[in-house]
Amino acid sequence: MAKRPSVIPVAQPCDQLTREVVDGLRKSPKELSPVWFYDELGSDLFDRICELPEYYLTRTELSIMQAHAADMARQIGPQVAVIEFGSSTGLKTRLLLDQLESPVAYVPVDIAREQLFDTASGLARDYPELRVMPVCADFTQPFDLPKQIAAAQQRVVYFPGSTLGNFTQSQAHRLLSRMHQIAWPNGAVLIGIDLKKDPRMLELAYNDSAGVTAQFNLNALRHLNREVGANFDLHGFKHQAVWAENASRIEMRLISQRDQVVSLGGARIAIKDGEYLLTECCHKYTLDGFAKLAAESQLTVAHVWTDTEQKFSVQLLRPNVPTRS
Ligand code: AVI
Repeated sequence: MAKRPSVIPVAQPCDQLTREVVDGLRKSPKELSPVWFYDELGSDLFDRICELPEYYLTRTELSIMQAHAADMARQIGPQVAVIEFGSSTGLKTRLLLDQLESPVAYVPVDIAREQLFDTASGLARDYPELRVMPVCADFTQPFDLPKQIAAAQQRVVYFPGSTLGNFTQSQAHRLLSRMHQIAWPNGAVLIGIDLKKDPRMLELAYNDSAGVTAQFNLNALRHLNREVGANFDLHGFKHQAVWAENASRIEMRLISQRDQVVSLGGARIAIKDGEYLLTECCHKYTLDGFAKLAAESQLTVAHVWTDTEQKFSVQLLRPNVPTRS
């Protein structure tokens, strides 16, 4: 199974969730959180996206791991605890674990309990020497590491999949700062980052010819109808992914096909013909741009591995001495 990004919020009271959705729909442009992609159907659709010919990200990152995991492991060093933000039964984590010298622990952190424990039991079975210690938490918020690894060992944060790209600059900065805290003083962060490239290739990756990304995008509305009692008409919206050069990101949009009014939680939201809901941002970085972002969180890029066409990168970051801010 592909890595599903773990951005589903901690269980919140339904009225709070509804309020957040209504607030997003009152913005201009209207926004929905990408957490709404990921119900059971959405997770299956995301797995299918990862296999699509146009969606080069997963395949390319995997090829980088296959070619360079041994070098990554050498640079990371022996006896580390790997803390993965999100969890996956995916090949990428296994490629890394296979190469690391005597890793002492694997700590997947994920709010999606079922997936977390599936991952943990699969890895515990296949890596009997490894202490597998799942943490059920939202990794975008502060969380406690198991006591056994919090103090003593060298800690490596693993965050593959270019999921960082789905966060705004300030959210990404906060997340990288949290990684810095975990890796400090002698650990590291190993992170997958998609790179800026020809917009045509980017737009194709998010507007696939089989229409799977369109189903994935529209599924957010189906999920909202079920969870917060909204009444979105799925036929009233069309998927479109657009490259926004000024923000260096792909914007996943749902474009209203007519003037319509949607009701949820007692609110009525008018949506004009042609108006769009922004459902996700997928930021793409240059190597320099990402190095700057990392530096703002006191992380220095120690090594970058890419494919030959420089489509995608896996980067090893080392923590600088923290400064007071
Ligand atoms: C999870 N994340 C890295 C994907 C991306 O490419 O930003 C989510 C996605 N959205 C549409 N296709 C894939």
